[in-house]
Amino acid sequence: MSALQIQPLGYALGAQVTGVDLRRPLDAQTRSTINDAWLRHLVLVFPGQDLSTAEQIAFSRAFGELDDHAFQPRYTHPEHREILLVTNKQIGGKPSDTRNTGRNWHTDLTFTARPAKGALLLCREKPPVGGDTMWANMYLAYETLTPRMQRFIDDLEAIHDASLVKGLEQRDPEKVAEMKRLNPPVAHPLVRVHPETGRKSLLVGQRIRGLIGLSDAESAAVLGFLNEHAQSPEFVYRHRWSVNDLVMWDNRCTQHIALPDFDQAQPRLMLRCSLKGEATGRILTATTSALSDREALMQSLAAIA
Ligand SMILES: O=C(O)CCC(=O)C(=O)O
Ligand SMILES: [Fe+2]
Repeated sequence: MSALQIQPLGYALGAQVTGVDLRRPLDAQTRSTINDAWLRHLVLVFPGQDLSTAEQIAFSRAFGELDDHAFQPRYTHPEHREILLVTNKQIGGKPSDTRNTGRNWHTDLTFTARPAKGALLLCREKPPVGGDTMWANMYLAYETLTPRMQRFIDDLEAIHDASLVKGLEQRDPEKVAEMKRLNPPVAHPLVRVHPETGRKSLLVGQRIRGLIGLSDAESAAVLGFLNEHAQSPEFVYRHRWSVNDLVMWDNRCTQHIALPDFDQAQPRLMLRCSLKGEATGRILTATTSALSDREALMQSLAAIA
C-alpha cells in the first residue's frame, strides 16, 4: 500500500505530495494517482526530493516526451539538453542568461508553435528570503467571465512574440538574436481546450503582441482587461521554495511568474524539465496563407518591425 498523500495548498490551485520517493521508478498506480492529482490541482509540490539530474529526467519522462530546449539555444545543462538551467549563478565566468527568466506572467513556450504540456522545476539553491514563484489558474480565469464575454473571445487568436520576454535587453545580444530568429511570431487560440480534462482556459500573459482581427487599440483594451482579470489574487498560488522542492505544473491551464524579490548576490539555482506539448500554434510569416483576416495580421506584423 502506498503512503502517498495529497494535501491542497491553495483554494484555486496547488497541492503538496508526500510519501513518495521520486528517485525510484514509478509504478503504474502511483503514476496514475499523481497524474490525477496534477489534473485536479494543476501545480504539485513534492518537498524533500534530492534528485540527481538523471533521476529528475527519469521522473519527468513518466509524464511525457521531454523538450530539448532547442528554441532557447545554449541555456541548457552542458550534458543534458532536457534540463534548462534557471539560475543567477555565473556560467563559464559570464552572467547567466537565465538569471531573469520568467519575470512577467507567462505560459511556457507560447512563443513557439508547441507550448509546453507542463514543466518540472527542482530547487537546488535558493536565497534565504524571496525568489518565490506564483502560478494562476486559467480555468478559473475563463470560467469567471460572463457568458457574453466568453462568446466574444472564444474564437479569437493572439499573437505571441519571443521579443516580449521580459529582460531580454540584459542578456547576451547574440543569444537573444538567435532566440528571436528561431521564434517568429506565432498565433495561438486565446481560449484553449485542455486535451485531458476538456475544460476551457484562458491563454493570456505579457508576451502577446495583439489579437488577430482587432485594431491595435481594441487589442490593447481587451488584453489589458483579460490580463488584469487573469492575475486576480484569488486565482493564484504563491510558492515559497525550499531546497529540493520539485514543482510540477500543468502548463495547459496555468500561467506563472518568477519574482525578483531577492538579493541577487545570493545564488538561486533551479533545474527545469519541460514536457512537449501539442502543436496549437500557427507560425506567422509574410507568406502564411489562408489567413482569416489578412489585413489585421499585416497591421500587427508591421507593429513588430
Ligand atoms: O525561476 C522560477 O521560479 C521559474 C522560472 C520560469 O518561468 C520557468 O522556469 O518556467
Ligand atoms: Fe516559465
